[in-house]
Amino acid sequence: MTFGRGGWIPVKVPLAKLRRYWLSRLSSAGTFQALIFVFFLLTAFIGEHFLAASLAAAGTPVLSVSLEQVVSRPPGRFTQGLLFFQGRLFESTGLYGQSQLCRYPAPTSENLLAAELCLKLPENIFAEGLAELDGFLYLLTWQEGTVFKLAPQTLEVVDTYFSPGQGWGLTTAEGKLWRSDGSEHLIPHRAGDFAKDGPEVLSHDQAGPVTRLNELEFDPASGLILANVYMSCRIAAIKPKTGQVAYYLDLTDICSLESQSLISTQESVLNGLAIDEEGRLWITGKRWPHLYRISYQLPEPK
Ligand SMILES: [Ca+2]
Repeated sequence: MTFGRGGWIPVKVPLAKLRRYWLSRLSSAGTFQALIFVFFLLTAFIGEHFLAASLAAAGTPVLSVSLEQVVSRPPGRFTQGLLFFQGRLFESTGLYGQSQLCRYPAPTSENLLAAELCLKLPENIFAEGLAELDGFLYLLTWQEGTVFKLAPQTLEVVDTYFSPGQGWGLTTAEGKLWRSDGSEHLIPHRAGDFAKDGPEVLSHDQAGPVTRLNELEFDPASGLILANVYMSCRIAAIKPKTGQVAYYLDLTDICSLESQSLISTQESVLNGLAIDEEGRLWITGKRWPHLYRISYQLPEPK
């Protein structure tokens, strides 16, 4: 099987093979586009590896990832929240007039199956992060101050709360809902009324604050909150008690591949983290036409 529209790479796909695939597509688009592509790859490679070296020099481990599975999905979705719950994949998507919450069968083959159910949100709502607590979904909005509580079976809104401040990412850890707002802050909220529930945690590494935290996912295996860092190809793994970044995941290669998508724009950034019931990590990005299942080796404890 091959990778691409309708294609699937079953397991342990070498990134070099994916590069060859994208290069073969570009060759048909002409030499000029191919040169632009090579320039972009070199720029991304140098920039991200310089960044990785800086982070490593600052004492924060930067881990490479292995690609385990690629699943095609409907293109153009502006992913803001990604979540597995009760064997289903839930995704919230943003933009005014286009925001949705959709429920899909869990991805098991080469293509994500059609959504079982979608809720279209009002035109004045920009949907953001999504999490589950006590059997209900909680959906953030960007600047509207509105938080929706929904039934996962019907996607029916069962309650609405007001929460000041911006909503970016949301996840559940240690019985609380943790919200990011685009800064280095992780803000705990309680179920029921979404009131603040304890002190905020400030994300940082040895070089200082780690800002622009976006989509979140609590990893029960490590006890860390994984966070997309907006406009980067990094995932920060954050200790929820202290805010310290234990390590970064480097997604440079996958970002570079997705940037060649025909619908890629400057907004097509890494965003979307979900851990399935088997503890496997899935990622995607805004407008990305694929979901990726990835793995990585945890650093040795010091
Ligand atoms: Ca998530």
